[in-house]
Amino acid sequence: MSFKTISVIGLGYIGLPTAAAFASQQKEVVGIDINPHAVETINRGEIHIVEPELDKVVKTAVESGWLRASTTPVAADAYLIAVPTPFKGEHEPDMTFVEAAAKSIAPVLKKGSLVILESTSPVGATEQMADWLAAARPDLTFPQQAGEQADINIAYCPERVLPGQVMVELIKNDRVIGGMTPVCSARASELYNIFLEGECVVTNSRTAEMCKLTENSFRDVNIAFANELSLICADQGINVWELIRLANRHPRVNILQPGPGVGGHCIAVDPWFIVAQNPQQARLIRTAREVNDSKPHWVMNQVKATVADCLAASDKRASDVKIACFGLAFKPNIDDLRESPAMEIAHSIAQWHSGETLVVEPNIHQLPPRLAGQSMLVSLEDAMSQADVLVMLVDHKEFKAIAGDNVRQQYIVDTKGVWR
Ligand code: SAJ
Repeated sequence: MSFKTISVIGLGYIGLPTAAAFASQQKEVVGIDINPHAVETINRGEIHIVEPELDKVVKTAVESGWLRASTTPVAADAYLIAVPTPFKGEHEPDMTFVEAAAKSIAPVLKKGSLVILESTSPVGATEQMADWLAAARPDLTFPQQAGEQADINIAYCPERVLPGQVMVELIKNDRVIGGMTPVCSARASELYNIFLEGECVVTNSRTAEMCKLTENSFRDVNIAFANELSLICADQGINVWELIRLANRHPRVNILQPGPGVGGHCIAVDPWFIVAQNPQQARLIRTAREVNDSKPHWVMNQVKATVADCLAASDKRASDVKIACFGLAFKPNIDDLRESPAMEIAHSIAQWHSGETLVVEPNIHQLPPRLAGQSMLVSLEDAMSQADVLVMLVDHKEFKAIAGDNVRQQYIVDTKGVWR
């Protein structure tokens, strides 16, 4: 059966682009979100999140009538659940939103529906979701009961798109398809093939769940290696950027870049899902998280030591020293400040420092409330001319455009190796 109507539950960074991608292939898509502001915005053909190209695709999809948003679930041939899975307590996955989403669509499921979970989830989450659905709809059969003959098909198909490149990666990346049965996988592949240029690679739901967690843990462990090297090199008086450049000349070495820590909503979260389920075995994955999470604190100590050096070499008082922080976003060339180690460090500096803290962030127009009042958003030129101590936190293209030789200050903490 081909899919005529598709419902996407959760219209955030993943759900909205996915809904728009189906709609642009002339499928009737209803996006569901509990946030009325998001729903109203989308129904006006606008977007409530920042992602290049997404505004155009959503506008066209809404204006052509293929996409609409609603706060109440509607019947569809396929449902995709793309709600957040944060962690709670001691880094345990919080499945509350997935549970609520599953229970909200249960009443409108019909024989032949396909339900896909896209949210990053611990191993076994898809089976758990299937149990919630089965408990709510005893009149239908599910794969855990009826296998290939089930009325409802269920699969886990993780999103893997890079924020900032979502509209390209959504279409081009290969897709891992983890059906609860081979029929579930076949139907999920058919669904994604509506817009996918990449390949659908089929497995079971548990492997697909673990695959998503593995990808982000792999990156986290590799960034932790680079961050650990940066600590060792600082201690040994070695330039870590040069070191990594040299080591990467080896044909089988490819070290990532150190930074102020790891931010964003995925890499700093997902590895904990593995640790929570396998605390004894996941020693390296846990340590990597700890290494990356402790980096902002280490940077803060570097800032304190650098300010102390600056004071020792001049007759200034601490309150006369101006510190400039370069970048607040969680990674270069985006405006997303959430879960950003740069924000954390800038905030700590502003709280600690008795003099002025200047902030340069070319991607925003005003400081977030947490920093406003404590520090001042200034232009790159003003920061370069006024500050005594420079703290490089994000390697935005505007900062990289300044050659290190043109930086007159000698008191610099450069977490991204831009000017050193
Ligand atoms: N970072 C470093 N050094 C590096 C690379 C990154 O410190 O060499 C830092 C960044 O500055 C940032 C953090 O890591 O603070 C994460 O950035 P990222 O670009 O590595 O990843 P995200 O969080 O934007 O997106 C990741 C991607 N996963 C992988 O690359 C394995 C993306 O494909 C996933 O879809 C996304 O997580 C997600 O939604 O899970």
